Amino acid sequence: MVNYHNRYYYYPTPSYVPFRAPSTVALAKITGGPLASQLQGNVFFMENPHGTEVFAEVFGLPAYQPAKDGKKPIGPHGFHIHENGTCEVGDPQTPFEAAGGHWNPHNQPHGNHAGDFPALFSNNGYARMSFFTNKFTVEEVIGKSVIIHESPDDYRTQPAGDAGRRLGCGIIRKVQFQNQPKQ
Ligand SMILES: [Cu+2]
Repeated sequence: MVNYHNRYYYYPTPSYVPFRAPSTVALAKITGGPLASQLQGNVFFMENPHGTEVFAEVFGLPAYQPAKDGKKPIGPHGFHIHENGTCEVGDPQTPFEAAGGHWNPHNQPHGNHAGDFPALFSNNGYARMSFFTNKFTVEEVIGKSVIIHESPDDYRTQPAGDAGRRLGCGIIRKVQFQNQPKQ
């Protein structure tokens, strides 16, 4: 029985109700760098009442490898919004450094950065995930980048969660619908 007087009843809004009058939607098309050239994916950002629904679908992640010999595990994959809207590869040993650090508009410790996401779990290379966050609106993240890392985020190590090298990157761009007046 739903308690309609509970303020939490109103959100998160049901995730996959098709939006009739399109609200703001943005998309980061993820492309793998030199450490994971087969990687690709889409990360959608959909404006919801009180926050943003994020839906990610990623193909071509590397196989899971446990930590050994002092090396970090490969997967689950740290996943964040980074502050610069560029996916320039740069040094192929440490790709996508040009995307900068985590997007952190409110000067929070890592673990509570606006751009901190849940880790991506790979299922033989495929990951799909949806989550809700009230830390930003879709408009606020347009022009920033999304990065997928090689290793898990511990949500504790400052400033980036020890998530390791950067496998893939995508710039967050507004999705323009055909029947939507140009903005
Ligand atoms: Cu990151």
